Amino acid sequence: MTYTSILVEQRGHVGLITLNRPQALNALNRTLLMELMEALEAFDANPEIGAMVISGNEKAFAAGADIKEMAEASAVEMLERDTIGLFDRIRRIKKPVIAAVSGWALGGGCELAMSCDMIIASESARFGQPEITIGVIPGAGGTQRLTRTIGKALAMEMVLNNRTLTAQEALQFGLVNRVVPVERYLEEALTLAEEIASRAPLAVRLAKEAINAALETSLSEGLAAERRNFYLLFATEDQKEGMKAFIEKRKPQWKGK
Ligand code: DAK
Repeated sequence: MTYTSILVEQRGHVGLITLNRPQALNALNRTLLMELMEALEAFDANPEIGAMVISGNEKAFAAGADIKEMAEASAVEMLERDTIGLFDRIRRIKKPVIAAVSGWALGGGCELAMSCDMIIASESARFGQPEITIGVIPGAGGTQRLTRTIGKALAMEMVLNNRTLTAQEALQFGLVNRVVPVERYLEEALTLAEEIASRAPLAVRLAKEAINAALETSLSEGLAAERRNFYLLFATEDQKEGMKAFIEKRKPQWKGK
């Protein structure tokens, strides 16, 4: 598959996708989003890969949806383009996806980072939902994911008044996992992804699914989903191997079965 707006490479057991429209601060046009989703789905189906990293460049993770592409669109055209349907494909990815964010993560760029499972930020990362400044509101989960993560008060300020968060603020409010110097943010994300990729694959997959259930269901349903996944893992060879290796005081050999 030849891509025009992203770079794709395999680093060990990690699939690395780099958004690559630097001239437009990685603005998310339809081609880029389509390529990103295809690359994620290909890595998800590749047994050699255990986790993925999405990155941009030092200056911009992504400065939002491509304003030039949608400026003249009608409501019906926006509906027919179904950008949100494209965006939503990331929710069906089963392996962990880590966003490595430096510079701008605005609008759809912030929404993309929040759609990932974890965020590693460089000290220069800036998070914002500036849609109000161009006469619209977030359309790919900004009002929902942001509010659930950082709370109503700050989400209101960000969405209604274009308040941006520094990397340190994003850490303080629980939006990102950690903040590291610009020179190290990608390496840090790749190391975290490689560590997760070295763990029992089915347990990782079912753990991600259970955590996401916490955000999408009631507590009882979430607890039931967790328990189902817990019991299900006793049907795997990796559970037998993991517990046997502990008792035998050796490192487990995972098979993903
Ligand atoms: N779209 C298109 N081009 C962009 C862009 C964007 N979002 N952001 C930057 N660029 C382009 C600039 O136009 C400029 O191109 P040239 O003029 O050189 O051709 C180039 O990138 C460099 O940008 P600047 O010259 O502006 O760079 P500065 O360092 O001066 O400023 C900035 C950086 C990030 C503060 C500024 O570029 C900026 O404010 N950018 C726009 C940020 C923004 O408003 N983002 C939100 C976009 S709305 C949907 C779901 C989601 C969404 C939409 C639909 N569906 C469900 C259908 C999401 C909406 C959004 O994200």
